[in-house]
Amino acid sequence: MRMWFVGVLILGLITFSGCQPSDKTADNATDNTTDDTQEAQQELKIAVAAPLTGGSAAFGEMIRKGAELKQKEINEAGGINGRMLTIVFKDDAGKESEATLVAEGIANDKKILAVVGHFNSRCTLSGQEIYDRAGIVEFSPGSTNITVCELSKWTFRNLYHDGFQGKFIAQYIDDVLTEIETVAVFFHNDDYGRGLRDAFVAEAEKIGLMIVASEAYEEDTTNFKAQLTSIKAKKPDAIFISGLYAQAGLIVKQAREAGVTSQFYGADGIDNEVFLTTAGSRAAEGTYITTPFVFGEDDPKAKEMAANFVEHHNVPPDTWAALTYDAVGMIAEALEKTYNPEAELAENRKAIREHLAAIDTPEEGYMGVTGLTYFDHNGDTVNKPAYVKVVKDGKFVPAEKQLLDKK
Ligand code: ABU
Repeated sequence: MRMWFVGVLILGLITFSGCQPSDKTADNATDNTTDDTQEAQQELKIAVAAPLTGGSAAFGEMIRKGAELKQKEINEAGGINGRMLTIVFKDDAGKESEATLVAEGIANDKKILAVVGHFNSRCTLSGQEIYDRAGIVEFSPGSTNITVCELSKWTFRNLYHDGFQGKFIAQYIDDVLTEIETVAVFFHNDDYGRGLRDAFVAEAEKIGLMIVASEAYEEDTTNFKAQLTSIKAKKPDAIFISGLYAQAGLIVKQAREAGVTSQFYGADGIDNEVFLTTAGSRAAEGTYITTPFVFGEDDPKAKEMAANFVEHHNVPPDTWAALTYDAVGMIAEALEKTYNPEAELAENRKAIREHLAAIDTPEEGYMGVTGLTYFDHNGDTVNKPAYVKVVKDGKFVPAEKQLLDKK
């Protein structure tokens, strides 16, 4: 009898304790839901997708730093309507295949409300269809291929495109570097390099600059001697490099070693300090580039951002840090105006798009450190000027002659 009682007691305890996990699980599920809800109410999450590794990693580094500074400032000022801004950084390595995977991950993340990125035009274009399908904004602070914004109503950018940049470079050479009559084009065989080449060549031919050679190179090219030999034989007054800093640095270095004396001109893809260290300051000296932004002495807003950036990161900001800082600021402003904690994810994502699309006049524009940003019907920024820098004493400095009225 006693044994029977003890047996029932043990069985009862086992049965009781056996119920505990499922009851606890149910409680946990409730707790998790509460946590999720609280978290959703306390933080607003966006992604920054950039080349944090690979051949464009120096761009990614500045993009990350620019985004982090803006996030810090927003959160220290109380967040977005009291909610903290969280940024998840996603590395596309500057590769189309990685950008596609990153885009899939972001699109399926139920907490990510918008994307600042990608940087390389080839990556922005690769992710575009996925973001388009998911209904999430893709806001690039760096992609300049002309088609980037035309192809999706979800894609925006806060800098010029290469239709403008290519034309501008041809005109700058014609108007300012008047001794140049013949130009060889050396282009990166990607969406950026080809598109910019096309725009430059079209304008050059229109205004009478003679294109004497056109040579392509691939992302992984490190030895440019064959193409440089062919270009040298044409004796161009200038060589226009339509590509990125990593290859451009090697091109300029190897060209000077091969005795090429032509004037070098590049575009925004070269706007990074690593171009100078790769080429070497002697070889790079005198190289001209165009870029969407320069930190001037006159603008207090840009000066303040630059000082805060140095304080936080111990290095000065560059063009891409500034454009990313502004892009994060615009998304934060969109969240401030539109985020509804009661709404579904899709509605909140869409509201950001609608807010940005409505910024379509100077009066509606967002005044950031890189100037006023507003969009045309494609999501393109068509009002911002191109700046010109030149390498002087081993550093990029603003060129003496700017053509800021060309827009
Ligand atoms: N616009 C700078 C280079 C990045 C890209 O558009 O591919």
